Amino acid sequence: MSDADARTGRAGSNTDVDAVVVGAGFSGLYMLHRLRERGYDVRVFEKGGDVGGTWYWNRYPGARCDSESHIYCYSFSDDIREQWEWTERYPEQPEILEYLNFVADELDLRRDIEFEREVRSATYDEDAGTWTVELADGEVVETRFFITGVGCLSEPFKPDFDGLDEFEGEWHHTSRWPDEGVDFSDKHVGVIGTGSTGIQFISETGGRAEHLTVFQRTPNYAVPARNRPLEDDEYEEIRANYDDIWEQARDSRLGMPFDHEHYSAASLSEEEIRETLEDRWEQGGFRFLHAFEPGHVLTNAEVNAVISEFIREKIRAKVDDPETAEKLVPSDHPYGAKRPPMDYNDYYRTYNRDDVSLVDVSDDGEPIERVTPRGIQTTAEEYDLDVIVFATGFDAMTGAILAMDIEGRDGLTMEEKWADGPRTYLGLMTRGFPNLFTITGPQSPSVLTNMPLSIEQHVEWIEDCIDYMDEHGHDTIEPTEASETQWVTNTNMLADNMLFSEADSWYRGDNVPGKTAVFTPFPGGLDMYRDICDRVASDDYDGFEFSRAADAPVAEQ
Ligand code: NA7
Repeated sequence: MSDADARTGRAGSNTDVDAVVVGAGFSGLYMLHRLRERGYDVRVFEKGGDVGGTWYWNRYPGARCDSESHIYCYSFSDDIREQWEWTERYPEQPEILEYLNFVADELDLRRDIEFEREVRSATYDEDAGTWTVELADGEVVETRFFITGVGCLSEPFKPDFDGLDEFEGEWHHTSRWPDEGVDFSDKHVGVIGTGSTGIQFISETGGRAEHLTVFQRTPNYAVPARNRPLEDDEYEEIRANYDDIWEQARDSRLGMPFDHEHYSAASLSEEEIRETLEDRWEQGGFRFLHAFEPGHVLTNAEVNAVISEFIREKIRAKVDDPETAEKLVPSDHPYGAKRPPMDYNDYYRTYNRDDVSLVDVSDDGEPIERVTPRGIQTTAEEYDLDVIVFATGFDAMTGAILAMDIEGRDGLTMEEKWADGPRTYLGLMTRGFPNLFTITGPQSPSVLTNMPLSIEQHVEWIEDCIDYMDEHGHDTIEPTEASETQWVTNTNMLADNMLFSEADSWYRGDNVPGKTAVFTPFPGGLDMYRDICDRVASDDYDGFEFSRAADAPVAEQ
């Protein structure tokens, strides 16, 4: 019997543990900490060889987080924030990994985490109200709660080009980068993809390879990040104001504590808009998106058009060759309709180098036909390459959840349930899969916000919910059909009123052939979302139903 069983009077659980958590990134580490603090038995299974989640895998050259470092971390522990100091405005992958290792050690989390252990399947037992989790090595674990902390951008997507098996060079996906690194010095390197990852990789690698060829299907709006070292006095000020910083972040749409000069740009002249943008361009990063309330930027097409054109002009001004510049200027989608990337290293000027070239592989250019033993064959030319880098992104939001075979009530699989797009209530649970919580799951704000803050909000909500269940003698929880349908409808409606539908993006699963295109994150903002979740909880988990499992053990008196 775990401490929690004893505390609540719930009879010794008929399971091996109270909770199985999948993943040891930001989500899994914090979930483990919170549940363990409340006396629950938890086992965390992590596919990787150490803690870090996305940041364990995503170790390509130039990998860096676009959220500012002082807010890309946990807010819950004064102790941790007192001891840790970030070195740069935006954290680089090795430093984030070091931070998560530090947290894991500080909180003594490793003793409950099992590395290199992949969860293969999870099957719900209706009578017992429990989950049977099977690992890739065959071990079976019975648990009451099954909690996924598998990340939104962790299941790599690689296009299925013919001929890759015969390629005589080496190839890598950016999110499965070899530990020992890759030596580019005398190599002809080809990179496919110009999303956030490709842009970081290209700026970092341009000039380090014999030649770098970029295969671009869609140009993007990269805004300068303005990265720099953090000075000591600056950090002291951050520490002194941390409580206010977090409060402001929690109260914002993006989970970032940045003020906007004007709430809406609608009443400003074009010149006033441009002045504000100029100032924000200098500030850099997401502060540019915050020039106006980001929701307005993504609902007002006219304002968005001014912002998009402003960035296009900036791009043109940086690229020497006008033909190359035009290829780099996005015109097929409004700014922000795809995840806006950041420019850390003068990305656009990289194309002014003689050892970097750009190939337009869009339908209007020369699409990639296949990989050959020597390189990449487009409809126009064969490019000789020693290394191919796939910066082609992820099967986002649902990919890592569906990579596990999850079977709920009556043999319904998650894959079947989400065949036409995910169906959840609050992005936290899905009907037919009781006691399965998804941290930053589809239809929660997740990737549209500063992730650690969204993760903390989810973890704390789940912890309170489990505690409530035990206080009230409930074995299982799941959403009602009506609340789930309402949530899916609301999420879609909010997205339909924004400019997201004007881009093919991973937000909607457009990047993965065969995936149903539906806008997946909740676009109403973290502030609104938090209020909804708090109200649901304080209304005795309105929209959820609880039940007692048929075979549940009888509580000890
Ligand atoms: P993204 O943003 O999904 O970018 C993937 C890139 O790969 C993008 O430029 C794609 O072009 C390109 N791509 C994908 N498939 C192909 C094929 N078949 N041919 C040519 N080009 C292709 O992934 P990232 O890893 O950059 O970023 C993901 C998120 O991680 C990022 O937004 C941050 O939140 C962190 P497309 O635009 O689809 O035409």
